[in-house]
Amino acid sequence: MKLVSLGRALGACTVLTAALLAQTAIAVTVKVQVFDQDGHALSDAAVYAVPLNGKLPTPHPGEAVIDQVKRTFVPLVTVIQTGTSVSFPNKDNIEHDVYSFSPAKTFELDLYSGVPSHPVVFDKPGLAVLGCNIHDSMIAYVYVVDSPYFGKSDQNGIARVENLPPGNYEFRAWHYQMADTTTLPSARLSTDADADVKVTVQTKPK
Ligand SMILES: [Cu+2]
Repeated sequence: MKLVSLGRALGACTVLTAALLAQTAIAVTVKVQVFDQDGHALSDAAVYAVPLNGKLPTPHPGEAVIDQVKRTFVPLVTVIQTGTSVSFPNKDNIEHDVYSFSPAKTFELDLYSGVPSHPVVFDKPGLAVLGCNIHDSMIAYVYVVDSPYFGKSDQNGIARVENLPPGNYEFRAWHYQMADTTTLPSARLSTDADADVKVTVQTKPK
């Protein structure tokens, strides 16, 4: 009896492993490198991929955290999928009052210490600029995208967009220092294997 159930368990395990392997095998990672007009790598750029056939998988929005540390939002830029819940733990020993007036998400967390009882759900795509009513220098950006395929560029300007099914995509980039956000710079790519793409962003004159 024991042997039989062990055999069944192993069988189920093998099927699961095979399914996982199959998924891994068909998923593609695209490294998108973001530059400014002078060819310098740009960190903190939001990058996302839009399938050209318009078909996005059923969303499974997750959770994100934006801390307040030494009167600074950490991180400065957060990229999330529409529907994601964001919590705003205050790690300082003074109170903060976090708000956004942006149309993509308007909210205010009245003066608080510690962790607010409810996260904020970002339910529309677009940019939300966050501030603190007490400390004017505090600023953060939440960039919300419908696509589950997104990333944020690191110090080398590289954003990894992972778990892409092979197909045709437009990769778009947004940066908080962009001069004009009416049309995002983009690159198209048809891929069935890991690939690299470059995108140039026009930043505001410094
Ligand atoms: Cu504050």
